[in-house]
Amino acid sequence: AQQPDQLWGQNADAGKGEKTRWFTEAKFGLFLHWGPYSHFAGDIRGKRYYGITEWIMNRDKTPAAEYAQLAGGFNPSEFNAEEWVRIAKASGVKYIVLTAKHHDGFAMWDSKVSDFDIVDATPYKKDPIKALAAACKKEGIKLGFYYSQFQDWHEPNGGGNSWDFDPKKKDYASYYRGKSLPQITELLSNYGELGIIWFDTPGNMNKEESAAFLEKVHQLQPNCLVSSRVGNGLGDFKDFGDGEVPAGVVKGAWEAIFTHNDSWGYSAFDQNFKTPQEIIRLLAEVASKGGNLMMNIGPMGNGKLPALSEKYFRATGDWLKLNGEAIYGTGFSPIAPQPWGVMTSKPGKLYLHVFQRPHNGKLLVPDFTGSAKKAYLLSGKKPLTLRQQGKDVYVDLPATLPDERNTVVVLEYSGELKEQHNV
Ligand code: H79
Repeated sequence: AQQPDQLWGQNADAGKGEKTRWFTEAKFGLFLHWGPYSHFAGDIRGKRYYGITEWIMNRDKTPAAEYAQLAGGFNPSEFNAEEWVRIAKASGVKYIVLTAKHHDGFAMWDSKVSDFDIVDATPYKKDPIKALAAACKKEGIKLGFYYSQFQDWHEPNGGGNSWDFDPKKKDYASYYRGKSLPQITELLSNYGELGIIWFDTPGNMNKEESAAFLEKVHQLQPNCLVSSRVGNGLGDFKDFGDGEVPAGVVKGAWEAIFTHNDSWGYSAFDQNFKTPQEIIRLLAEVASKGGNLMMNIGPMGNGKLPALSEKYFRATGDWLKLNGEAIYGTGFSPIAPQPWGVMTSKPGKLYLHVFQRPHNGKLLVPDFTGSAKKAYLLSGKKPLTLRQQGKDVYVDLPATLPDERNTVVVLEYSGELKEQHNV
């Protein structure tokens, strides 16, 4: 069902949406899950775990001390921040969110709060976050950090680890005070202007505790956005469930998060990567509902991106180079999805994302309360014949679609399109 009353991202600036504007216009982001689990790649202590490899410590119930020792094998010596950002740019993403600390408690920077970090606990000894922040700044890509604020399987008082540490004896408040809030402070103080702090799984946190994290971020960087998974209904934008798209249009600032294969962290056993067609169509569908798609890649332990992730993301970027006008800065579709595809909008323009050519070649746009002026293929601007009968608009498509994955037709109109989601 639709959730038209859901409004996110309006709380920070009294309904004007200025603070979230870059985010709602961005439409496409890159999520990166990278840590010691990338090195394990689904295989720890001789046992294999398929899927969700960033959870390997939890699934294996690896003792924290042993996991810390094994994490010492993580050495991303082939990591090149500029290369990652070049690939991100070529893929058409406008922001990157990197796991600074996932539930395993390992910090991907030189933290002064804990030695369980990439500089102090691995042979790599460098701070990849610093390099990534510099490369993003240079290339004009917004950078955000994922930070697991409640779960920390390395710490006796952190959430989630019940195999080493008795949950009944945990003092969560001392964990927030002693590690997670101070680490958030480090991230917001030492890496320049950040676009997002992406909290996840608030667990036992109460409203005041979630609010303390939100306020810490806003106090240190007032323009930095906070994900709704800070918990308790707070946050600057809304995230749906992992791999979830809302059923209909949702207003305000929001994101659908997906991973490229079936694991967030790198898996040596998973090559089930979404094709460019799947990514391009998902991006259009999410934009047609008013949101962003943040798609994840799990870089390898050596610091390289999986070859197929790079290839399929670059192909998506090639499509965006020709069709970006129909994605970036667009709003949701006032007209419901059709058998042939979905729509996105800008003032006076409706973008028809055609996934499936009707057999008679006539594209029907129903419920059209405006006055249709002209239609053309977005890429190449080839004019198309247009006919309007009352609220039905028909566009004659070419005999074959120039891009069978998603051919965008621009429909220019005057007047108003009323929101009509008669699904
Ligand atoms: O970072 C990614 C996930 O690791 C994180 N959110 C995205 C962005 C996430 N945290 N918690 N969850 C997802 C829910 C995970 C539940 C499960 Fe499991 C983990 C189901 C299977 C593995 C816990 C462990 C329940 C069964 C085994």
